[in-house]
Amino acid sequence: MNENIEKIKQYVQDLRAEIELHNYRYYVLDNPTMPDAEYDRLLRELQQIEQDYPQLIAVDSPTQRVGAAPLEAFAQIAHHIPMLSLSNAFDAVEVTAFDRRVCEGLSVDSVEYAVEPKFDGLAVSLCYENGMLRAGATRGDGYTGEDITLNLKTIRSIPLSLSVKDPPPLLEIRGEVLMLKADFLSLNQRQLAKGEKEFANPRNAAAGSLRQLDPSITATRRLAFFAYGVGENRDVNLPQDTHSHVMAYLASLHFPVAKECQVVKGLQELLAYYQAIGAQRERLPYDIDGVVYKVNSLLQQEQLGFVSRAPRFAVAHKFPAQEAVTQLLDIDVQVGRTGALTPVARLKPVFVGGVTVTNATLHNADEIERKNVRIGDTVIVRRAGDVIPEVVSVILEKRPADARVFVMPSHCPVCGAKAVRLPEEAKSRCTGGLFCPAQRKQAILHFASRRAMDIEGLGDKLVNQMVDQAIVRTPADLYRLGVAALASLERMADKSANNIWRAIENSKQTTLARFIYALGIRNVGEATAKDLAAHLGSLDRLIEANSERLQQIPDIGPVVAQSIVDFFAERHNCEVIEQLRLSGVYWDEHEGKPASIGISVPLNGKTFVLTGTLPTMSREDAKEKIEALGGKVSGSVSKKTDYVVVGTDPGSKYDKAVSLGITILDETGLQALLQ
Ligand code: 5U1
Repeated sequence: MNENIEKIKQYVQDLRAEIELHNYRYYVLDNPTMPDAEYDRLLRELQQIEQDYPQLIAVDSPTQRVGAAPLEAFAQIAHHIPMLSLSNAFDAVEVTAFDRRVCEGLSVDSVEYAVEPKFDGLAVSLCYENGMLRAGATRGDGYTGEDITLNLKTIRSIPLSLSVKDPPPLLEIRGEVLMLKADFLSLNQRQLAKGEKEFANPRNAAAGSLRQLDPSITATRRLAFFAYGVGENRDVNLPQDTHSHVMAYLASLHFPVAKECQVVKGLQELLAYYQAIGAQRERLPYDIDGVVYKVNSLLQQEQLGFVSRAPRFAVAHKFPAQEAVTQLLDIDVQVGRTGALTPVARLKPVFVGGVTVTNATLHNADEIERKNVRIGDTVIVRRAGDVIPEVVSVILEKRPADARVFVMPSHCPVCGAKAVRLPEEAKSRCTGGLFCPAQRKQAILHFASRRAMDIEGLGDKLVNQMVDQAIVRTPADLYRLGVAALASLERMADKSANNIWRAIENSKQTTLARFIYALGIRNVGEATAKDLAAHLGSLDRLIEANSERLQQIPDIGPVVAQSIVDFFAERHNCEVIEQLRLSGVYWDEHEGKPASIGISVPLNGKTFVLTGTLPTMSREDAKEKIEALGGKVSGSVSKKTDYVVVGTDPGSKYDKAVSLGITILDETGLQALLQ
């Protein structure tokens, strides 16, 4: 019997090790090697054995991550080494001052720094005694935090025990708990489906999940953890020389460590790292609010010491805030190129994400209702990267008594035509078509835009005047304008009028793909326009194509095909096209014909990535030339990339290309290839 239980004990240990290894591969390395169903089977098997042999249950068993009973309240945990905060630097001047203070403090000219992203999550401490996770706490006030051990145990990337032969008597890991952007989106979808309140951002979602008294709720929330340092410890194996070695040691103990951690030297490299991470920010799987610079040498860290509650050896270089609180003054309705009506919040100006924002999109009427937005509310506005600012949520506690409900208009606010909302669409649309001045303005702006006919200098102020004064009704009218008509517009000097006239003239020579895109056919973006040009080779063939013929083109489905057929069925559209051709707009009809009819596509199947500024070619230019020869231009470097074209100030794409051994070209190399 004893022998039997020993065997089962060994089997249980192996099972646990296998499950935890899978957790590590899945949640830390992002490289699972076991199907989910197999993982579930192993976990169920372990649960069954532990149920049959309760004497074998161990605190570090993967079954113990979930299922703990709810707490009445969180207990307090003291941090024997305080969990300090970091000083902030908001611009390069403040970083320069930080670096100068460090250099002066150490009497050196230049310092080596460990640099890492600053996670927008919640700082926690994990205490391992003899290799077992005994306690986990929030940062609290830095000296005392809340005991959230049971909740932290539900996070699969946090080891429940250290898989080392001689575990240290004490090792306290510090880091940040956060929610990945993708998990945040699916959590909000689930909240919505359950009719529960959505979270405003991943940080709030992580905080709300971590501070649950019932760990079974935390367990459903998919949180992540990243280690960034060590607190109290008695660990003979802990590196004593540099922070980067400490991080490598933590990674070897299976703690998640950010892939973006690096070691750099001197001020310029700090600032370059800030730029590089800033450029990647939107693509990172988690929210960050800056980067952290730490003096890498632990001896130098000790020499520098602390000032009040922050270390002198580290600083957080913050990105401009992406969210801000302001007042929603009114809601206007904007009419888009295809007649879509978009409610837009007019805001009390607020500085967010590095710019002053006065308008933010509210998307559509359903969104306004879902977010419970009223005119007069205090709202949280978010501006991420180049994305249009949006109203994220309302601070209900600040709602004034006279806040007004917004009602989507039943008629177009610009032309007065009826607004309709099709059952399958989120937006209402103006039915005025090109008789609606708003749609006309947007259509002309789109026609003139850089990726379409590329009429430099023809912006919204000019187009507004042209349409309002009825000197331009369709894109074809642009080519009838003389310098005198242009010069008659408000704030238009002779020289500017001349420049615009020349830009309009120059735009006459174009490509078929640009022309198709410029027409503004619904559902036909730049890529589809290129496909149509490449496969059909002439505008007349496009005009004549029926839905079946169009659907023979890869990536063109019934909806896009129908939009194209509908567009050319409209007599007015064909008349405008005819007028454009008569005005002298032309393109090479041979250009873009498919390989099957004999045009050479020497770069067929080759993928290029462009990074940095090229000396003479614009990015658009390079892209167009590569695509004209059959190549593809992608936004990110992967093993499938064939060439990376590098200009000055390249981003991290260059480093990635080097590390993957991809052929690097400068502009001369690219030109040679194109020839
Ligand atoms: N990434 C990172 N965040 N963070 C926060 N590293 C880091 N280090 C910290 C803090 C408070 O403190 C140490 C420098 C002590």
